[in-house]
Amino acid sequence: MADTTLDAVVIGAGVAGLYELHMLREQGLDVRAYDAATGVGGTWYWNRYPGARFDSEAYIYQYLFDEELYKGWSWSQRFPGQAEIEQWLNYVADALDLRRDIQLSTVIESAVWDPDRQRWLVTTGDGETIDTQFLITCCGMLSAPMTDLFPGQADFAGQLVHTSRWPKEGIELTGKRVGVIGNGATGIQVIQTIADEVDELTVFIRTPQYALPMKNPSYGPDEVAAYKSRFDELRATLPHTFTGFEYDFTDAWEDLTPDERRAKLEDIYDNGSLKLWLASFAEIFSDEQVSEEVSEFVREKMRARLQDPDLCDLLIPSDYGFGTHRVPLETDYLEVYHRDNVKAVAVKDNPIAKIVPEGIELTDGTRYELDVIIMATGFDAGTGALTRIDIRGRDGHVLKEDWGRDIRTTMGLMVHGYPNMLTTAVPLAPSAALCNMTTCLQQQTEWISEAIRHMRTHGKSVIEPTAEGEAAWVAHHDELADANLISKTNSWYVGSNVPGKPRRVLSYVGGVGAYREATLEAAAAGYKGFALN
Ligand code: NA7
Repeated sequence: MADTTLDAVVIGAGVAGLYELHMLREQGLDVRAYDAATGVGGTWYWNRYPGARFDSEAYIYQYLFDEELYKGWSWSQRFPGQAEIEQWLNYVADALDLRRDIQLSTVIESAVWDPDRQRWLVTTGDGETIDTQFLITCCGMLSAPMTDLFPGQADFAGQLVHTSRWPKEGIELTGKRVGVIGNGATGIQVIQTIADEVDELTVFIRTPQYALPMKNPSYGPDEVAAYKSRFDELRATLPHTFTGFEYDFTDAWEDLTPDERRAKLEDIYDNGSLKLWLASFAEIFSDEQVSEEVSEFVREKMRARLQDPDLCDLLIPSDYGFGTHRVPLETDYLEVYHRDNVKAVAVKDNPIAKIVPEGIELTDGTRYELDVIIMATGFDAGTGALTRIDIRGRDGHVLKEDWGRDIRTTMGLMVHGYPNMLTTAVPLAPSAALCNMTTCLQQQTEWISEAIRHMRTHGKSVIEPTAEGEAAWVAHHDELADANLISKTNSWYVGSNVPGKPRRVLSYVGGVGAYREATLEAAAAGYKGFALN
């Protein structure tokens, strides 16, 4: 007999988990959300490193199911920082009265399908057992940090921290010699924020990034009223664009003259957002030549800012195309390297060999003495959050083993072999690559809620994707993914940052609107590709 019996367990109390909990409770399910954190917010709880902020516009990184909820919160900036975002998710939890059904500080250790009872037995880190019909994972795409990467980490005499485990009380950086490993979207935010606070900053760079300047105006009452007045328009458009943002690709590259292309790129660059990536020319993802021309446009902008040829060599990408992995927005990031207290160290050909008590040692023996090491080294994206839980489905399926061989899902909503496990933010659905995360998470959570409603009204108790249904989705996904230049560039987008991870473009690249249509069509056709019993 389990300690607790529920209709549904939601793992995670971030953007997806909060909304899923709300919807299932509204349906009358006995549901509870569990989260390892001490507060709600998911990614916006964990990522409290210096400089953490949105690079989706705040007014679109939003729930759109409730006008009052949307209009009850006012943003202070176009791209606000982590503290404000965490406060917003706390506002959501309170406004929807969710806290009474959220159990914090609770790690989910295992979930085992009982074939006789057709239910999941979930066990927490404290040994609590929960018997539940549905297991709904809202664990986030980027929540399993890559922390243990170098020999000797435990012996470091100073403080070593992964960005997503930044302590609430902060870390004293003033007067310190600080090393940052990693210059992805996270590393860039950290570097540009702490450069003038620390005594010495050493940045270890393996792969340079295309940098796009962010324009981040403050919002007063007029700006807030203006974006709130667009609620109906945003609700009507965001779910249907290619990326879940308010803008979309409009012009074909070949329809414009070189001057017109340049004018368009300049105009969009000036917007100071991810528009250059997500709404300039769709051909940057399919046509090597267009990719190269747009990449060169961005390189030119970077060269003009950096000037110093050595820095240009170190900091400007040359061997992959703009937008084929995550494009970061930055604020004076490149200019940081002009400071006397900042040094960039190339570690592509001379990798970090180990951490020693004094600091970081490269393969050639060069040592950098440090007081603090910040690992902005990313995540085991999409799969890591679930493979770190011992999930056992029917007939001997173990998720860690299944995904260790081949990462497959049905529309990112379920996995064959795991009945009644419904997933969000896992591979083969739109997510952080080419998607405004809240748009895609709303689609997925709403689909799950409707699937459960359908089952309850039709007297069904178990849902599972068929092997054929899953194979068809994987084939469709791969066809689009393999034609996309993203598939050729190493990054978490293809899992290449995790040793041994099977390579597959993790996010669905067919477009947020098209994905939504496909999932709704499957549901309308009586859950085509799924078996309901
Ligand atoms: P990313 O984008 O995965 O970046 C991780 C960074 O860490 C990247 O620069 C890596 O270089 C670097 N890294 C990882 N391992 C090493 C080693 N061993 N040596 C040197 N450098 C290393 O993670 P972020 O947290 O920045 O961003 C994740 C997402 O969060 C982002 O896409 C947004 O959606 C929000 P590499 O490129 O692998 O050479």
